Amino acid sequence: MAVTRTFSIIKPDATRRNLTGAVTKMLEEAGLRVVASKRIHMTRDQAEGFYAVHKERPFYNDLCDFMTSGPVVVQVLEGEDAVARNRQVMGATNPAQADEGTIRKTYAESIEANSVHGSDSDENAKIEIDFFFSPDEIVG
Ligand code: IDP
Ligand code: MG
Repeated sequence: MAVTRTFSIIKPDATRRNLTGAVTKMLEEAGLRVVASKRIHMTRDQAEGFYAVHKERPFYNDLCDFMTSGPVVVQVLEGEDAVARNRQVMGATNPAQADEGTIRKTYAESIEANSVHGSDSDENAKIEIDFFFSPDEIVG
C-alpha cells in the first residue's frame, strides 16, 4: 500500500472543548502522521469555497456558519492509504451511526458538529491541501 496524504480539519466543536490533542492522538494511533498543522479562524469566503460542492444542500448555510463559529485546526496527514485510513478512524458523518472507537462516535455532538473533516478521495485531498497550505508548510 502506498504512502499518501489526506487533508483533515479539527472542527470548532472540538477546538471549543479543548480536544485538539485528543483528536490528534486518535489520528496518530490510527497510523497517520501530522506533516502540517495550523490553527486558523476560517473566513466566510474560505468556508463557502471549501464546501462549494455542498452549495445546493439544505445544510450548506448552517455548515458555513458552524465552520466559521470558532477556530479550527487544518492538518495534512500522511500514512499508508491515508484517505481511507482517516475516513475509518473518523467514523460515519452522523455520530449516531459511527462505529465504536471512532473519533465521531467518541466526540461528535451532532451530524453537523461532528468534530472532524477528512478528504473523500486522493484527488480531493490534493485540492483541499492546496486550498489551505503552501508546499513549504508541509514537512514530511
Ligand atoms: P463527511 O464530512 O462525512 O464527508 P459530507 O456529506 O461531506 O460528510 O458533509 C460535509 C459536512 O456537512 C459534514 O461533516 C457535516 O458537518 C455536515 N453535514 C452533512 N450532512 C448534514 C446534515 O444532514 N445536516 C447537517 N449537517 C450535515
Ligand atoms: Mg465529505
